[in-house]
Amino acid sequence: MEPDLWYLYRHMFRSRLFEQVVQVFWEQGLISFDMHMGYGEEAIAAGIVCQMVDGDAMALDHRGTPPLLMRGIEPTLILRELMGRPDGLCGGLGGHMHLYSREHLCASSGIVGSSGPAGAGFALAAQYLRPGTLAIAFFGEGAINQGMLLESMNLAVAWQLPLLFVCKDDKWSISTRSASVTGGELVERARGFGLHTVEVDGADVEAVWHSAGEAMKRTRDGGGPTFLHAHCVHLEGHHLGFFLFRVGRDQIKEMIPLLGPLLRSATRRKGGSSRERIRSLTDIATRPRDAVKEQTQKEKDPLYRTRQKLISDRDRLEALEAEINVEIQDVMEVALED
Ligand SMILES: Cc1ncc(C[n+]2csc(CCOP(=O)(O)OP(=O)(O)O)c2C)c(N)n1
Repeated sequence: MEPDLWYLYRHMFRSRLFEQVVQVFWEQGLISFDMHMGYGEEAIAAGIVCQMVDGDAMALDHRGTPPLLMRGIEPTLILRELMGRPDGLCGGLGGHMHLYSREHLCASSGIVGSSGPAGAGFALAAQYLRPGTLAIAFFGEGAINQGMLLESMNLAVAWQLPLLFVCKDDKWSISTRSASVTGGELVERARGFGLHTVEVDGADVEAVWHSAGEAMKRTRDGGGPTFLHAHCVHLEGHHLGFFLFRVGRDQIKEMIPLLGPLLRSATRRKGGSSRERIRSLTDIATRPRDAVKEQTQKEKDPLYRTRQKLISDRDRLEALEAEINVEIQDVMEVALED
């Protein structure tokens, strides 16, 4: 069977537009604190969430907006929640990282790695209460060294839980290159626990749909848990206004206030060797630029990739985008009403 690319694009585009409104609100100060976006993860979310059925559950990380939206949660409720309003999804108490919907069986958390145990709990409930349903646990590769996530992988295999672990790998944990703190290959680690594993290009929504679909079928049929390793980028970096991206995009402006402290620390008598200092300074000078370059490549943007495949039917594409535009404008206006 082949996926309906138009349907998947509709979900991805809707999520992108919705998050653009979130970005505008954040820039206007209507949403406070760090705002982690799902920009760049839309194909992973769409390829998986669009195959969920009633009774399936999902445990999310700090980038939960796209999956929640795609699962059918009212966008106005999400937007109001992000604004901290009492008429939001969780009464304004969840912010953007701790969202919950009993009706949709989904919960997010900002505690890195906690979607593992939460997903295992959902899967255990599914095994007992709703045979044939499953749970999905979404997390970034930065969570892969968290004990609780590894423990839940172990239990998922030992108890043959209907659980799909989805590792969204953008190679960065805030400003740390994940490879610099992680040994070995992730799929090999997962295989070590006895998990079935799949690796996929997370910008290719059709590939995600196929890989996830097979894994979900296998899990529903009692074949046990799967580890799906999906590669992606974060087009706006770790969160909106991310320091590394600000520096990478405008090195001169952002670095000027830092030159004094950097110079002072580089010339201090006590401290590391000159070699180490030069290495650190080179790293400070190159890391922001590299991060922006790696994360903003057009070919790694799932929206761009999917749009390219649909562009031959320009009229249909533009009509679809216009329709969603109207919907999201409306959501924005309703969310702002008293
Ligand atoms: C247990 C815990 N430790 C540290 C943090 C701080 N923190 C927030 S996001 C993040 C990086 C997570 O990286 P990754 O899991 O790859 O997700 P990404 O943000 O790249 O999507 C960290 C360390 C946290 N929220 N929870």
